[in-house]
Amino acid sequence: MSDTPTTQYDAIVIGAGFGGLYALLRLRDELGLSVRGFDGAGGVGGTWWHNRYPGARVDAPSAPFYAYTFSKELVDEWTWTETQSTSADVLRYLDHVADRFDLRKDIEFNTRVTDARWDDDTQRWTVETSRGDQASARFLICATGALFVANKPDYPGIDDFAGPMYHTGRWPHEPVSFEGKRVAVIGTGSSGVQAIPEIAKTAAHVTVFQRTAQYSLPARNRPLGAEELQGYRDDWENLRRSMYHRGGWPFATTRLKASDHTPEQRHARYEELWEQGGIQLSINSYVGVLVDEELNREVGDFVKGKIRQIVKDPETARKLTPDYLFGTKRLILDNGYFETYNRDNVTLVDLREDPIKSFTATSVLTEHGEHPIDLLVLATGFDAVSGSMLQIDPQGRNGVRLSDKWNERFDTYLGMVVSGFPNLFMIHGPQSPGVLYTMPLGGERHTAWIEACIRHLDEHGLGTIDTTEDAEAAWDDEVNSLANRTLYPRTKSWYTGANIPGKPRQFLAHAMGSRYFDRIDAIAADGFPGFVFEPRRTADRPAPATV
Ligand code: NA7
Repeated sequence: MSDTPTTQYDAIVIGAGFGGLYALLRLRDELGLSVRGFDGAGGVGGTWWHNRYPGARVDAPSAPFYAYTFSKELVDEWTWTETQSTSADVLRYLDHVADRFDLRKDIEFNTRVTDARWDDDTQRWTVETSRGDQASARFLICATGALFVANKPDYPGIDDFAGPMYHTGRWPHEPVSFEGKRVAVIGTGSSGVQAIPEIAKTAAHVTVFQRTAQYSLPARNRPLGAEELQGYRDDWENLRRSMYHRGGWPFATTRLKASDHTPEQRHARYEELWEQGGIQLSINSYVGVLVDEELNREVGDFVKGKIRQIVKDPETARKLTPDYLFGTKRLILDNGYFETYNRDNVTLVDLREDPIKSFTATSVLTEHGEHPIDLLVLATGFDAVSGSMLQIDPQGRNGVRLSDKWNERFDTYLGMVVSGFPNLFMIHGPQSPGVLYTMPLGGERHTAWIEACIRHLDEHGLGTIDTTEDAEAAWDDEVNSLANRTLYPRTKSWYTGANIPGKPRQFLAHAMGSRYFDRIDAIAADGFPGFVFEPRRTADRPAPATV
């Protein structure tokens, strides 16, 4: 750490996305702490600040539920216009939130936290920023984002490509024109599947390089009418309660078992839910789609049949047909993805049959050919969930770095704390529900827990909260046993770390969102079993920050 003077706060919040903004608000306005936020971006938004590629939308039927729930006034005053919000809509919303709750004045934008170090003597974290400044605080809240560190493939010669190259997760803020261009898109996860139909509308040609064929369901995005939105507002308290108990969304899930229906009835039901669109086929067909392999294969076969129906060229349809268990990679919602392959200006390259060998200044070279291009889009995803924490790589007790601790496994307790890293809280950390839950609501619930924890410390004259390796091991068992009841771990995906070469393989999320939040609330109510506390060594809070 440098000799630069250190500004003192009660809490530092890293990240100004949904999670970080809410943590800043609560800790400042409810607990009365002096709080400083930092974000490397030029404004609020977190993931949404960076993911502004064409077609970027929330990958769920979002409006008005992919939003904060804590303020009924906010619900009443914000008008969502489509059922599946665009990235731009979400950003506008978060800008409004930042203004309405006067959050900007406490955030340093364009400022990355580059290092963070715990000091046992002072019971404080000191962080260093990309501007060379230092700040110190009792509490370090890491709302660093589950989908933040872009994964760039290391194909030979990729940097020799002379044309523009954009990663969907780091999209430029200036408009990108595809007009008349030959575009290569590598990657067919949510980002690629959302971007490809949009790019194809104006590009001269789009060549899609696909490593894994994906299941994608029609989003059936539509305008959200004023009356429908008002209906949600009028019923808000009920809906909010349902969100708490139904995996983060207020939608009822089915209680029907596959055995309740004949194969013909089941097929008719799949058709109906496909027409409804969104995640209906997954959550509302029959109980246990992600648990019961036979049922899963039946639903998967139904979607494969749809792909064959939509895509006119049988060879392209074959390449687009997934070969893994339905929904065990992130389920994608699209707006005309498979239909796009019926256009004359779109070609699919299956990388399993024709792998990329290298790049030249003007083309992609695959085993079987050369693909001249003017522009390259990398829709290759993220070092998800753990990557953003490891980029900061905080140093805890005895100088141990998080990267040492997480060398082989991403151990946490409750997905929020890591032993040896006192007073550090993660929002959406590994082994919390994170991306398997509604992220804004999950952030609210994590923050409520952190708030309760800080109150507990202050009420009992405690200076630190830490956990133990035993508690982490028990948590690991709990998270794994839940995951192993599902089909998720059977598939290589970013949920299991398999998308990043060399990353430890581990199911990174707690598979039962609502149950998870009930569990952590009970732990707080029970006086925080599994945690260890130390008395506060400094009598008073530091003087309020001067900047
Ligand atoms: P994803 O879902 O991780 O998708 C990345 C895609 O890129 C996926 O098709 C990958 O294939 C492919 N990929 C990754 N690395 C390579 C290399 N080296 N070569 C070829 N293809 C590659 O990321 P997204 O940004 O689409 O979505 C992330 C989440 O954001 C999404 O789930 C939503 O929650 C929002 P693979 O399947 O690994 O074989």
